Amino acid sequence: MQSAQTVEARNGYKALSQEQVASFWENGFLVVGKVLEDELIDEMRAEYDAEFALARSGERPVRNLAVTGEDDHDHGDDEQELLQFMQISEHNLSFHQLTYHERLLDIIEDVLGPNIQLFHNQAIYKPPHHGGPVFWHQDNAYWKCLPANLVSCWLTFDDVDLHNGAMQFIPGSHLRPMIHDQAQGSDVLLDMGKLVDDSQAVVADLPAGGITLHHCQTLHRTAPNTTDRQRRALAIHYMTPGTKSARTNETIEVSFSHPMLRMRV
Ligand SMILES: O=C(O)CCC(=O)C(=O)O
Repeated sequence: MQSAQTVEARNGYKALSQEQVASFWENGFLVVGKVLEDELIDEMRAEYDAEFALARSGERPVRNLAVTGEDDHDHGDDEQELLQFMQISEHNLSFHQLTYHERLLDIIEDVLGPNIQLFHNQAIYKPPHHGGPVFWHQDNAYWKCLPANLVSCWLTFDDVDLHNGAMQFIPGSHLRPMIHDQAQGSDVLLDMGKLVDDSQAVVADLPAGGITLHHCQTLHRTAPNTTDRQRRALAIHYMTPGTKSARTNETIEVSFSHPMLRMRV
């Protein structure tokens, strides 16, 4: 098991420019662009496909969050799928290693600071033609963490645009937590759609291997995948040590599921 990296001082090195960091805090998100190397993208695609093949044969804990999905099995062709595989890094070594990817942690350090703990990660798969949407939400409406300063890195292993489920963000929405409605037909998904002005949305087109960052209060969504392309994505959610769950008022301790990914103290 890889342990947290204790890294020497960075000697002024920054992975993001000052303008990018300022833009992240002003808007609540940042479209960083391609970060992963081609060889790694190929490896991750192969591992992703293998994991979801295991999921389809019931050997992985994957659930279908799409509102039309009534169970985890036997989905007809016209039924939407939005497959969520929580903590894929605990099942697969390549995903485990990706959570420790130096460049990703350098980028996260620029916005979150030098001590970085994993909150969790999730692979979210939208198959061609019938990939279901994720409705407008702020992550912390699900998580209820304190302080609300978690940061997510969303990675795609396929080229993404509006039509196969690229991330969409509402600039500046991270400054105010909102009470969320339950999505119609789902006991999992939240939906702020009624209160969001879609014309404000910024669509984050990305090439395979690209990433966006978002704050845990930034309103975001992804559209259905109506294309003949896959949308294989992974979200890694980071926090600073000492973050509490507001549900229990207890600190989320360092553990197998919440390892320290980087420490400088
Ligand atoms: O991958 C998606 O479609 C949505 C991801 C998301 O909502 C998140 O990373 O917070």
